Amino acid sequence: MKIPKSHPRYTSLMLREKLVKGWREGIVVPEGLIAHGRGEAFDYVLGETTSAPALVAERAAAAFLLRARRPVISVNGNVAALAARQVVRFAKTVSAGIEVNLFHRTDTRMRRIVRTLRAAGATHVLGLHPNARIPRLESRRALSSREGIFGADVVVVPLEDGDRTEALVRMGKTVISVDLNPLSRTSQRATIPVVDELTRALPNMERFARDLRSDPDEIGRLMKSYRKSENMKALFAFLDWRLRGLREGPKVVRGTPRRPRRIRSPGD
Ligand code: PTJ
Repeated sequence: MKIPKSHPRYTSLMLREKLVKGWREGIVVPEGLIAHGRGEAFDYVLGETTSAPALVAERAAAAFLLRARRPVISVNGNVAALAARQVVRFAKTVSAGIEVNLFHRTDTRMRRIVRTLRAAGATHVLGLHPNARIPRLESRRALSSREGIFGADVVVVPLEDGDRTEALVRMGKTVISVDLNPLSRTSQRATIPVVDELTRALPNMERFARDLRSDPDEIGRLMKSYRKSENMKALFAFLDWRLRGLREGPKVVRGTPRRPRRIRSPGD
């Protein structure tokens, strides 16, 4: 469907179109469409912008990735459909490997997603020939590559389920999640949870990585100073502020109605 650029919900509708196209092409599973709807609901509450605490997490994530010995970005169906080019650019910037890892794993989907990433510019994509299993994980997500996720020290897991995040943390890895739901087990368990929309988070992290590349002192400082608990507290304070703004409506100051900062309300 052609969506006019002037549509107030253009960005959101385009993401949906990408996912539906991905589903038609056999890249996205129907469950992926449901997962996206859940993400959208949280994004409404967040105001469909990157919050200040998310920026802090994204900058810390960039620092950890730049310092990693073997960083890897994990890609599933939704991620490939929404952000294949962004993943490839980001991976190049932080010298990370890319591995396809699917919850609903089939050989055909694996091949299609690898093809999508190659078409987006990736030269080497892992995942088709797993040679290891993530311990204590029953699902097919356990299948992994020694030269990729299994042997990595830092792993980026966008739109992940909590089980694998937990299992990767148990293996001693630094796990960077990207998940709009701050209550998900993934966000709760990850070492650095990035609570932001994927297609905003990836270019933000890439920009931070480019800026930080030439500043090893700042990388070290960020790695030392990042505190997950403080960052999540700040995120929940931001959510609280958003909800209070929605509950109280526009403020009136000295008899003059003050134009409120634009806060999107449900149904906008
Ligand atoms: O391609 P597969 O087979 O590996 O399956 C992928 C899905 C996404 C279906 C699978 O990983 C899954 O079921 O994920 P969950 O457990 O539903 O978790 C997805 C999380 O991502 C949810 O907490 C959503 O809020 C969040 N989410 C959805 N869309 C976005 C998002 N977070 C950031 N950006 C998004 N665009």
